[in-house]
Amino acid sequence: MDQRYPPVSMFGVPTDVGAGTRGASMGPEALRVAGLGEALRARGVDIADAGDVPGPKNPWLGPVDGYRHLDQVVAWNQGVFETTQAILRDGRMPVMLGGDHCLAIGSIAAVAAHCRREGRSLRVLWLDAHTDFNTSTITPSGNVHGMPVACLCGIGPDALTRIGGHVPAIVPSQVRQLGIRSVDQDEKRLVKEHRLDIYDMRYIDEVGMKRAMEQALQGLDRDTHLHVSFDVDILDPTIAPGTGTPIPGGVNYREAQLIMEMIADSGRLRSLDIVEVNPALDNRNATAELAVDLVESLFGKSTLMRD
Ligand code: EXY
Ligand code: MN
Ligand code: MN
Ligand code: MN
Repeated sequence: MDQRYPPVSMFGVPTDVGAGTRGASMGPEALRVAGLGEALRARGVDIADAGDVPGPKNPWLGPVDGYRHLDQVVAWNQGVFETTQAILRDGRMPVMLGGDHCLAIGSIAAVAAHCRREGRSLRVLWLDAHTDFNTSTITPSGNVHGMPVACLCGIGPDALTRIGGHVPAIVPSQVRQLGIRSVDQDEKRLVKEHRLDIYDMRYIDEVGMKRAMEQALQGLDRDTHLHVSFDVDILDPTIAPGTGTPIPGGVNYREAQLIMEMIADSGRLRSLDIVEVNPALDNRNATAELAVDLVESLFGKSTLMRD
């Protein structure tokens, strides 16, 4: 087995309660069908599939007080928190197969609690077209998948900000966001106010992906736990059409590989979310297959020549 990575437990979270388009609930199976487990096993990673977290069905209702499906979002995130915490306690690396991006509240709250217990520093690398920093008063949609970073930073309803027991679960200075190209007007004000460290597509165009990633990964030390939250809508929709909120002008195939290779080279990856794969919108599972290809690089595939 590959000693560079701790043993991995992947688990599915088959829900789209936080999204405005149905279908991300089928993401976990799409990633399994695309061969995620087999691909990592073939790379020598000790990987187990812990199955799916249970949770309520999607009632498909409108927003209430600025949130759609808040009760259901809370229930799913509690399940994600407990599963992630159990995996970390077993000394394994949690890999969450979403599901929509609201589920990162539970996974990252668990990771943050784990790091706090172990006295390790935490860095969150948020790969996304969106900053996901909305609140109930400024959201244009009420969809909680547009709010997880704010909730994790303590801005949101108690039922979500308190999931990990410590409020806030993380602070903005622990977060780096990469690939951003769609931020709502009031959300822009809020991310500036909270000084989020954002590497948007304009910046990547100007300085190049290598330099942007070097900066995003700066300051990691031997004890840093790196959590990667991989929203597949960071990718350009021409290569990843299977997602609910596609935004033109995303990262291309080679840029995406470089992101993953540079994370692999850091040697610090300790937890991962793969979210927003929507098979109902996909072209023959191409987006899940691309995600698997990229996750292989995240686990060192393309860096073999550097060994
Ligand atoms: N900013 C928009 C909203 O809050 O409705 C779109 C959010 C999409 C979130 C996707 C998962 O990254
Ligand atoms: Mn640990
Ligand atoms: Mn997102
Ligand atoms: Mn997104």
